Amino acid sequence: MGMARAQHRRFGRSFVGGAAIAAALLTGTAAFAAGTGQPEPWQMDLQKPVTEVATEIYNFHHLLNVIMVGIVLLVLVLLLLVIFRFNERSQPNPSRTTHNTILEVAWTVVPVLILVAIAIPSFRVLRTQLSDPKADLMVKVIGHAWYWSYEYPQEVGGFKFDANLLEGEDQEKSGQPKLLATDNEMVVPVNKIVKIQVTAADVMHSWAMPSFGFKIDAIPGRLNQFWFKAEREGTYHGQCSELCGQRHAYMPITVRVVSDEAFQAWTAEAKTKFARIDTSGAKFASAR
Ligand SMILES: [Cu+2]
Repeated sequence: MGMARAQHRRFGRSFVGGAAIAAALLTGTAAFAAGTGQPEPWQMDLQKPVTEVATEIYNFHHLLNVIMVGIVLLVLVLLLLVIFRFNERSQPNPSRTTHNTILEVAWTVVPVLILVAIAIPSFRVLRTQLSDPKADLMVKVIGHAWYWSYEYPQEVGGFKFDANLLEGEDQEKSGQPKLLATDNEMVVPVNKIVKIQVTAADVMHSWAMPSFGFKIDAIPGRLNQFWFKAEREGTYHGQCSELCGQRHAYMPITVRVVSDEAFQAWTAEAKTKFARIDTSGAKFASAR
């Protein structure tokens, strides 16, 4: 009996140690909070979300982490209990108990409840993603080997441009991060529903923007569509996320989210600076 108590104390210490590690992990996520729009050295967390979809994904991810740590700790406790309290030395005559209705119902019902608790926010994210709100601005995004091009509709001027990787001196002067900055940026107004129609001209690419919480495949001959509403002004970086060939790593994505006035000014300038889209052919699929 005395021995069992000593074992129990030892087990108790392991449990406290495990809980401390879990607590450190959980607070660690907050301590290593990432920058906005681009990764940071020693980043532990996801990039800061700037859209509703990204925020919901972010919160869901953290909820899952908490549930996961709880389950891991419970299993650890049970394992240690078996190892230290129910080994051959401390229990020479093992119990022959089988079947316990309450226990069996509990270990069926509790996992079901956990899955339901996970399903609710999971379906909420799905609902937000698929809500397909009415677009304020529609931009066509085309993946090329190896750069992105953007086409803006007639309502804002009807122009198109390419966005290539900023390299060498140009990148240094821009103050933008290496391998993530582009010479031309996709510019969108803040707090407006922006829909992108994504396709590719040659091979498959994927337009991915971590702080907006989505990536969408760019497939030749197909038009994929997604929406976002950036809630904070700033410059956000993403990358092609479909292994598309030799220079896959060198076709980054830069989106600048600006105020309404700044967006008007940008389109006015872009109209004269970039190539016009001819109005004869329908370049945009009809959008709601
Ligand atoms: Cu690509």
